[in-house]
Amino acid sequence: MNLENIMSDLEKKNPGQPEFLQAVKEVLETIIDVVRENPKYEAANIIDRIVEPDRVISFKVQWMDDKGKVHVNRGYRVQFNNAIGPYKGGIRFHPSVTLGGLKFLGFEQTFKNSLTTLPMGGAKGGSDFDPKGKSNAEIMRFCQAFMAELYKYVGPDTDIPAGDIGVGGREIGYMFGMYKKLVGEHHGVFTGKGRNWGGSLIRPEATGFGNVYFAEEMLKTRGESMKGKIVTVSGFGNVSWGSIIKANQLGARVVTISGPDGYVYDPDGISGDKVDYLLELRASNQDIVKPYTYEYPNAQFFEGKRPWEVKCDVALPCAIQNELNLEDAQNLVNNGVLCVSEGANMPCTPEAMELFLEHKILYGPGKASNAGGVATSGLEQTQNAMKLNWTAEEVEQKLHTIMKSIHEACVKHGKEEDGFVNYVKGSNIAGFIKVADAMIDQGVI
Ligand code: NDP
Ligand code: 2IT
Repeated sequence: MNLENIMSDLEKKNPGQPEFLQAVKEVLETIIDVVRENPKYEAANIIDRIVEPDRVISFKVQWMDDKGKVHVNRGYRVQFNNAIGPYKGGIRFHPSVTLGGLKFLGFEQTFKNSLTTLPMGGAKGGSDFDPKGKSNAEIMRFCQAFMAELYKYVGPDTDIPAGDIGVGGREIGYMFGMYKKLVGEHHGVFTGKGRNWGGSLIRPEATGFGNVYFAEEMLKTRGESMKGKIVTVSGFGNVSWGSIIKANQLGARVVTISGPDGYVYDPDGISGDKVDYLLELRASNQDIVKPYTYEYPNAQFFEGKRPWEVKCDVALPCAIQNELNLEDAQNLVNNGVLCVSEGANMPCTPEAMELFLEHKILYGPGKASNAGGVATSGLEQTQNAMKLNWTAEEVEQKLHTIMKSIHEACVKHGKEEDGFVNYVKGSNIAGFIKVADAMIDQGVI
């Protein structure tokens, strides 16, 4: 079993899909020893089987804008692996969406969902539709057109989509509404639903809350906590928002947020009314964080820059894949960062990740640290199946327990001889074993 040969075969099979190959390589590098030590995996050819999605659905989405112009976008659903439960994963609307990008996200989701302790398989979907600047009516028509095709492939025991970049509560509402109209059933086919129609309390906050809980667990291994820490955050979407709220609750000071065009540094800390103001900016469909500096003049906007040049104790990349490169990682290390916990999926490049591991930084990879979002989606599914609603306290307590068990699983499989916990290795091995064993149990099908 030679990793280079496996990767070169995969490159031939998946041309033009660099993010997918990046995600697969990271996982295979860390699980290869487990596969070598356990002949059952090789006998069942698990590696070749686990890197191939079960199914890729690709479809045309036609919709009309407010001026009557007709547009065509591509829609996808990658149903990656359902060995441990029905397919589960978000939907992304962003102009950068490609099939390769969604394959990377579906692959990651399979291992992430395995870590949550809940029975969920892995999937991802989306479209290259750009929601920016679109009216509410345009968003609704697009969501309906997208669902007019996707409804055939999803269901509460088949495949349960949720939100991701560009897809929040509003979009889930429009997609769910169309599904309900077409199928004639009101059930838990989506998660991230509105509170009055089957949604779980705490789901909007869950990814960010879970990310900060995971960071807190990592810090505890060094006798530290979030209290008093300076925190840098990237993005200001759903995950950044939840992370900022929880970091503040645990006594940290968050000093940055960012957008694709630059970052804001607020030395006084971003909390309370400032967070509410940011939500207003987002709701007004603005694509920049700069206006924050007009409202809070102590804050500064750094155009074209990323927040990783700011000195901090804890860094939370919460925007998009490969948003933190080697130079950024070097800046963080030079400035004495203690902990990096990924709210986004694969925000650190492989070189950045290597540098963090080399310097023994507490580094939480997304499939572990941001798993609180999908875990709480799992809790929403449970509530839907039981036809009852848990209180916010109940859901948050369950989320907290899940994040602690994910952390424990990472320590169990990732602790090295010198005591350093390699969370990349730990999360990949823990996620892999459960899925691979289930595939073996279920035979070659
Ligand atoms: P949102 O659409 O709510 O927010 C995305 C944020 O990232 C926006 O503030 C956006 O700015 C910003 N952004 C986009 N591209 C860049 C860039 N190149 N540089 C800097 N900022 C950028 O998405 P989510 O918060 O839901 O998702 C963020 C990340 O977290 C993604 O990687 C997603 O896969 C992951 N994730 C999400 C979960 C969830 O439950 N939602 C669960 C687990 C992971 P602007 O709006 O100005 O474009
Ligand atoms: O990347 C992710 O884990 C998500 N976008 C959430 C998926 C979900 O099904 O809640």
